[in-house]
Amino acid sequence: MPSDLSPIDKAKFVAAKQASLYVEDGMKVGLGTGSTAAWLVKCLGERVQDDGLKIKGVPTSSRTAALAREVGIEVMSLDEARWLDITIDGADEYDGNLNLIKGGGGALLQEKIVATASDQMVVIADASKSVETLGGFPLPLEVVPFGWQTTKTLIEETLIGMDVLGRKVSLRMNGEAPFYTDEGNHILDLHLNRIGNARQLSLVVNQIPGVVENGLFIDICDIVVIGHGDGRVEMR
Ligand code: ABF
Repeated sequence: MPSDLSPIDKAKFVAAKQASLYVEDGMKVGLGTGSTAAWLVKCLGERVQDDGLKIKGVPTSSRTAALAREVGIEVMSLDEARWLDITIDGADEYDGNLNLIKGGGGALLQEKIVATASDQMVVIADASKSVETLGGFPLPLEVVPFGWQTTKTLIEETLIGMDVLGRKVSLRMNGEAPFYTDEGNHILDLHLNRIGNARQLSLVVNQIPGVVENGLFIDICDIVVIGHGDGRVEMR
């Protein structure tokens, strides 16, 4: 374990280290985005360099692709892989049913595609990501740039109609400019406070014209590997 890690970084590291052990020779591995997933990529890179682990990585974002190459992991596209043995990725929230909010890193669309095209999806997270009910973290939606302000209004009207608490919808910014995803889309963040029925909300928001995908991962995650600041790891 790297020295002088803060408790939160130690939690992320130990979760990533544990999950990296699930990866076996010959696997095609979906590589997540975010700081916890970055630890995973580094742990796998060490096994590639030190133990001769033979894997092919499918990154869920351009920044993960760059890190994977940097640590010596052979990178391939999802279409070259066709299907994956395992995807290991972070999350912003997970609940007792292992449903997730993801997308804080702005890569939810590729993350959801890669996770769904995998035999197994493993989430790595520090214990602070555990929630009773999803929604405290703003729910990211990927929307096309065309007519995004109208899409924003449609979303607000839909949330009011569904009586979903919070209702504030904001355009994610990158400094002074709107944030763009790898696909050139915008991210709208839904500040809902609490999502009573995540499955229903996930289905409804994706019907709104202009919405490409949302950050609710329902029935996709198989295992959550939880890291604690004291170095403990638990699985759920
Ligand atoms: C990515 O990493 C995103 O889906 C998720 O929002 C984010 C979590 O970041 P971190 O691991 O840095 O908390 O998986």
